[in-house]
Amino acid sequence: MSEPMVLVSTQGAVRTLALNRPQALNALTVALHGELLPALEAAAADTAVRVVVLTGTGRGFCAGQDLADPAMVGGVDVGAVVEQYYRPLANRLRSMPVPVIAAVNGVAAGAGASLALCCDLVVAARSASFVQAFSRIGLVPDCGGTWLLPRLVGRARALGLAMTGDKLPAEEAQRMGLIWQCVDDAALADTVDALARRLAAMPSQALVETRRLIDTAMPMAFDDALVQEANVQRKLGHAPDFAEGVAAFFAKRPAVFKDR
Ligand code: T3D
Repeated sequence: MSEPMVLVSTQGAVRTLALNRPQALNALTVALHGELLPALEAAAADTAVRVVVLTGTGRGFCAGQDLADPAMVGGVDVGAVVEQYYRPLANRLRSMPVPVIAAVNGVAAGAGASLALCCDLVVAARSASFVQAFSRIGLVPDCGGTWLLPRLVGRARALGLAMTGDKLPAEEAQRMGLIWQCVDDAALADTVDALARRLAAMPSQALVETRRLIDTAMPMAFDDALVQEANVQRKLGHAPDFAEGVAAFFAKRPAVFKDR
């Protein structure tokens, strides 16, 4: 039998979901999506679960969309992919009935970075990094990135990160308020474990209502931003620059973009 793409474990009231495609830095395929959303649904439905931890196996947290999955990249309607897979996933994370912690063990890129930022508290290992990889392949931030980034770090930094696609080390991410905490690699598991146990002992409804109130106090609804992102990805997914970006990535050469 093949390995599960999401490793699910439970310790007391803490449910941990570990993305499990380490050979591709846990990039998201149709198959991985097919396990991740149900795993979140199951955690949401299980009243014994009081905190969810999202993490990755191997040296990466999540490299975003798997650029080699033919069902999701290359001649497909990228807007439809975003609507079908990323919108429900992001909405599920943002509306979990319990707090969600991202334990970012390594690089979080593209939608992988957005996934981490969709979580309520992000704790990252010092060697981890955050990459808004979308612009490198001719796309825009999705999975909630356009809504989350400016709220977390302000417009100037959001644009700087999203336009350059530069790798942001975890320490810097904490300094600029993108994430809650950066800890030594060796301390990540214990720090997340202690935080998860602490949150699990707290009043879940109050924590979740706090999230809801903070989110709704902002002008644009999260789901409206997801729809807007899908519409733009639909357009960009058909543009030659996206195909060029993906081809260049696998050829390990600089991309030559020509659209305007
Ligand atoms: O349908 C749609 O497209 C819509 C949805 C879009 C949402 C998105 O997420 S778009 C953004 C997609 N993600 C990326 O563009 C990130 C691509 N990856 C990278 O830029 C780099 O891999 C990282 C910065 C994440 C890490 O760099 P590094 O040097 O630590 O690792 P590496 O050597 O580049 O990658 C290691 C392996 O993972 C490598 O495979 P190999 O050569 O060892 O066989 C690489 O090809 C593979 N890998 C990394 N990211 C992806 C991937 N394979 C498929 N898809 C990936 N996203």
